[in-house]
Amino acid sequence: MVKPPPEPDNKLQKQDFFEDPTLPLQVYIRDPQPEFPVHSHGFDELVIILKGTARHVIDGQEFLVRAGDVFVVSPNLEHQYREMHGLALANILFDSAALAMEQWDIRALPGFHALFSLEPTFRTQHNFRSRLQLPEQKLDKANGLVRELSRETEQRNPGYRVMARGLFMQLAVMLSRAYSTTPTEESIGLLRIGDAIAHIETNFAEKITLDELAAKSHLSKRHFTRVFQECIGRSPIDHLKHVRCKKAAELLRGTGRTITDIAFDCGFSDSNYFTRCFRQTMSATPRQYREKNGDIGTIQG
Ligand code: RM4
Ligand code: NI
Repeated sequence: MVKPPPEPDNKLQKQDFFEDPTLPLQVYIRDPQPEFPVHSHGFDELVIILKGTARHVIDGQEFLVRAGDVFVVSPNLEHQYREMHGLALANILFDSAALAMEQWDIRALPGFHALFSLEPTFRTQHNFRSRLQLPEQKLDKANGLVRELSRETEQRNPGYRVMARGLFMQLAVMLSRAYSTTPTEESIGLLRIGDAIAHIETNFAEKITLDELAAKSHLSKRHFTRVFQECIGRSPIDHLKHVRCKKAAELLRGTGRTITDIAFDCGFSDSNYFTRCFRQTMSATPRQYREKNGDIGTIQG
């Protein structure tokens, strides 16, 4: 077996920064942001600049950040703030896998993909011009949600985990919606790609072609496929299959519909092909999956 390369010393680890091991969320409000050495993280960091300005050095590039800027620092990217002038910010550390963000219907929002995966990927190429910039009123709203989230996670009164997740969800939706009203040319480009990604999430039950998705994104098929792969980690067609199988799994678990009906419900036109795709994605046939996980499915088929 090949050993993975050792972790760099300046990589912040989840267990050291998430104060509650039962919650995949952590808020730090830095007011002011003190000097902090160059570092990367083993988790995502959502940053909301609350006050002041600074130079943000990230992935070998430098951008000016100021109050109202919102961006995600993806895992393993090195970053640091320099020349801080009254800089205050909120860091919301989150573990998207543990939060099951893959299942949230926020994925139907183009701005979600733009903010959480496209902008980080295009940041350098776009020279940070596609970042989200909140107008004052929305910054106040976001700040309010962050403070509430921070209070819940500090006080840990019964119900705090649900409240914390709920507040983070609200914040994520609010910011994703706000992204759709950002005016730069670059962010419009990202929203178009986000629209193509969101189209899969909402229309998986229908026939979807690569031509159609590429047209939505205003990119050539080749370019769209490359961008998609980079942001989502799968090709568009593989992702479509993945989404369809995940939805099918939900129906297998929670309903008594027949496997053939579920295949059609989820956009498969042939149930043998469905079985093959499902086995690749879920490592079990639909029948095996239902037997193991179903609530009522085993009774009816
Ligand atoms: C630091 C700085 C970093 C962040 C840590 C958790 O003060 O803001 O970017 O990763 O906090
Ligand atoms: Ni950081």
